[in-house]
Amino acid sequence: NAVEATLVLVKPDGVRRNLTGEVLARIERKGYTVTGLKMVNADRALLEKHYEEHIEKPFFGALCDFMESGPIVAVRVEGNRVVEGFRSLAGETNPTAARPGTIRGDFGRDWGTVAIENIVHGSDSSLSAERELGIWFAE
Ligand code: DAT
Ligand code: MG
Repeated sequence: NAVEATLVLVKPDGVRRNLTGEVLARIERKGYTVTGLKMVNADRALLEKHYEEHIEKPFFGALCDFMESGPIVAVRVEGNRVVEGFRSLAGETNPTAARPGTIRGDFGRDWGTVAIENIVHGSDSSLSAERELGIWFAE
C-alpha cells in the first residue's frame, strides 16, 4: 500500500470550458479522494516556482501567459499510487497524441497556440507532488 497525494490543476482552459466538474468526476469515479480544493489566480512568481524545470524552455513565456489567462482550480488528491494513476487519467501532454478515454484525449486538442493547452496538470512523481502541494497549498 502506497497511499500518497498528488497535485491536480484544472488549467484556465479547463475552467473556461466548464470542465472542472468533469475532471473532478473522473477523479472521484476512479475512487480517489479530493482532500483539498481551491480556485487560484496564479501570478508569475507562483508559476516560476511551479514550472521551475521549464524556465529555460522556449515555450515558457507563452505557458505562463496561458496559465495567467484565468482562474485555475487546484486540487489535492489522495489515493494508492495516485500520482501515476492521475497521469494515466490525464493522458499524454500533447492532446493530439493523447488517447481517447483520457481527459486530454477526450477534451483537448491542438489549437495552434505556442503553449500547449491541455486542460489539466498532474504531478509527475511523489517528490514533485510534495513540492508542488507545498506551493499551491502553502500554510
Ligand atoms: P506535463 O504537463 O504532461 O507534465 P510537461 O511537464 O513536459 O508536461 O510540460 C508542462 C506543460 O507545458 C505542458 O502541460 C504543456 C506545456 N508544454 C510542454 N511541452 C510543450 C511544448 N513543446 N510546446 C508548448 N507547450 C508545451
Ligand atoms: Mg510536467
